[in-house]
Amino acid sequence: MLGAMPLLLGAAREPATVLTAADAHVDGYPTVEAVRWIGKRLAEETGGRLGLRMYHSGQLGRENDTVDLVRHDVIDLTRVNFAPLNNAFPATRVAALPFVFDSTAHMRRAMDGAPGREILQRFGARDLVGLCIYDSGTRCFYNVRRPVHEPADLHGLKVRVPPSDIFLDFCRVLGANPTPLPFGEVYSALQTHLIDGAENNIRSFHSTRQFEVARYWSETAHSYSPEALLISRARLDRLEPRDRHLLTDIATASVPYMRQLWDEAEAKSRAAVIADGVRINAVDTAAFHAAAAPFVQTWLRNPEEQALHRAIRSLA
Ligand code: GTR
Repeated sequence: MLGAMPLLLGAAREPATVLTAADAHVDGYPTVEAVRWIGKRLAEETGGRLGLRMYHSGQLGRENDTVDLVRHDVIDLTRVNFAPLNNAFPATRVAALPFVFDSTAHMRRAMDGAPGREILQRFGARDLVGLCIYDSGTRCFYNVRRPVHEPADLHGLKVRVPPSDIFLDFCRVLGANPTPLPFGEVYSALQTHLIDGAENNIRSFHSTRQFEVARYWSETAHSYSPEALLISRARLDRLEPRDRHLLTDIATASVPYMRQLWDEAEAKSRAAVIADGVRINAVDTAAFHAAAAPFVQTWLRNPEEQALHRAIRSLA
């Protein structure tokens, strides 16, 4: 027995490094699965030396809080939407502004290209490293009261917005009463009539079950506000150089995987909410564009953001 000990010790593996990752979305949501995929690939490529544990469903806190936890090196990674990053990282605003992208293909082209690289690089200003950018579909308005065809139909509605001044301001410009609330509180706020509606992509509308309460979905598609996967600079620097490169490469490789999951999930969610009786209506797109155009100009406040906007538009 004793004789076997050294052998066993000799065979023992180096302790695995487990990266902790946070996501506000439920298990199975495309962002959650894409980050899990990164973990699986890391474990495969390092023979188990590196791994990842995913804390989904907001277990580690609200999106804003998880960004601070990452910045202060308490947790390793977080996947957050650009919207809650808008106030602290002006570059993210440009990609969250209304109608900045013409289509999913345009958004993907821009986020894969120079504009996306620039936005990722700008996270460095606050001790973060942007690893990759994921899809988040198109955000549309939905509410408990009526179909929204034109901005006037939003007048007087209390609409939940994410914690971002541009979302708050845009809702106000459209004539709604914006109410900032954390993502996890929107369902009960709809149920208790604290708010009349909100805006988000159809996958989130479905996965949060908000469609059970808000039965009118209006296809404004006003924002493609994408998702960012962030890690703390300090954490990345503590990894061995080979692991650092591996993680950044695998994160980049997870983008097409995520998009495939996204396309499937979005189509399923759309079908599910329609089958449940949610009323989907087309909108007067020109009227929404007309309201958004001057608004966008007021938010392109400095030459960097103006240049980023031009770069995105040049890829339309
Ligand atoms: C979703 C996004 C979430 C969260 C949410 C919100 O589209 O994926 O991370 O930001 O919107 O509106 O709070």
